[in-house]
Amino acid sequence: MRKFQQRVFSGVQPTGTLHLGNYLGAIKNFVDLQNKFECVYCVVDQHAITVDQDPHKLRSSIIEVLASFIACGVDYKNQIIFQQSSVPAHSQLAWIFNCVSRIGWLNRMTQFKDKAGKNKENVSVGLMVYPNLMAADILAYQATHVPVGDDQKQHLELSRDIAQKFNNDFGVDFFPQPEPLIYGEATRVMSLRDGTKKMSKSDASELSRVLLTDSNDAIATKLKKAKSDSDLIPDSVELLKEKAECLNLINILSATMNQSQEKTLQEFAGREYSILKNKLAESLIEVLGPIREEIENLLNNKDELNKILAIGTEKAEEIANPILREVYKIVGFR
Ligand code: AQP
Repeated sequence: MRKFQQRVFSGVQPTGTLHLGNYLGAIKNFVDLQNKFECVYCVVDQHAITVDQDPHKLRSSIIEVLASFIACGVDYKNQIIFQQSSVPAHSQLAWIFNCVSRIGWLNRMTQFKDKAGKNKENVSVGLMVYPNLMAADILAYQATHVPVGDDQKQHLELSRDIAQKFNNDFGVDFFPQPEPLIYGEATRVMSLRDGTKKMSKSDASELSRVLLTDSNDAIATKLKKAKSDSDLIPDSVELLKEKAECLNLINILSATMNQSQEKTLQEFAGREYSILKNKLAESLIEVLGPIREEIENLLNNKDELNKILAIGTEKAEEIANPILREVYKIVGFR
């Protein structure tokens, strides 16, 4: 296999205000990786419309996600941040991948099954082919590494299958096998109200998630109301197997403090969950407070944010367009 230039790609959907799961599972790692790799980070608005969106809210969410990237520390000057729909290469390559990917592969995607639920015949075709567009997002940059939360692992595997099938079908060594980068102590942050469900923008309960824009009081209230247990905190992860909400709080605190689960359990074993929740609220306020303030500052200057997106689009197209031209030649379009 050919040696590809190492490059990171990842995206976030502008489907609402970003939450702690998006931060700990993805954006915090985006920031760490930019010291080691060339990084391309994208506001994936085309993915967002696979379910109904209000155009007015979508427009403001796109700018808010961009502001959140920057406020969390994504280096827009040296890396690339842009909006997916402004680079047509994503949808052009996605069409080719629609013809490479197999319906049987898409039928196995658990996120589609979860989101479609009993309504499978009535959801958009876009929701089903979402993973093909995700493969195009990554492979339009021949990206080698993809930082994501654990929920995206299966989609990443599908991207690898598509890359491999394209190479085999056309007898080329053109696309890399992108590696998922799923790491940290909170790769799947769960709802604060139900530890069996992931923290999500679309959860009906506001109390289920901490937002990057929450006030200090809101963070404290959400943590106080988070589900836990009347038993004392145990000293091993094994004893938390049946207590998803408690394990979630331990994981969030560990990730926020950049320490292992074991270290957190050592510190809190034998104490009540209310003490852990207080500490967690304090740590989250320390980490998220400055991010919230920076998001507010950035949103006061939307012209500047629009300029950042325009520069990002140009830089993204410089990489993606020549790759797409090669793909067109390979498939026989010219
Ligand atoms: N709960 C989570 N824990 C860890 N990582 C998470 N991510 C999302 N939720 C969690 C990661 O964040 C990145 C961006 O996700 P996304 O917004 O593009 O899509 P999503 O996974 O569908 O997020 P939501 O919040 O659940 O959105 P809705 O409700 O709109 O579907 C990804 O890397 C994801 O893994």
